[in-house]
Amino acid sequence: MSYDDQNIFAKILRGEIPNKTVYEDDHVLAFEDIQPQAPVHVLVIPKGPYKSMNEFSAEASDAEIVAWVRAIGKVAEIVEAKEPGYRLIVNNGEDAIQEVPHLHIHVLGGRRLGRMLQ
Ligand code: D5M
Repeated sequence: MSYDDQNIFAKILRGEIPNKTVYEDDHVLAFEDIQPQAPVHVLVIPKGPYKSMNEFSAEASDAEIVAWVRAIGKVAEIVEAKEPGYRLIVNNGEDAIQEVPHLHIHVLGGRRLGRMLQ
């Protein structure tokens, strides 16, 4: 499926919209979520034009995939500096109510999180 380069994260990646960057490298940007659901709420996105996990897992290079996973680990370390433990969430596609059509993983922490699996 085609990538919409007018989505909000594409605009962030082009520098058209400001963000609070937590981590960045050649392949990945991590920034604070604008509507935090926990004391620490960071989104980790690949810089490439991947709408969802489907495209990313099929089309991204090994280097992009490794960079994304390692960046999630680095952000998790930052989150855990505050409180032990964190939650990772990917809302993927329509039924998961993915709002922004650019792959992103939520890293949530900074407090004890309730049980969640719906
Ligand atoms: O989550 C999309 C997430 O993106 C949601 O938690 C709000 C966040 N968001 C939306 N716009 C911005 C900007 N401009 N900066 C930072 N965070 C933003 P989803 O999993 O697609 O439902």
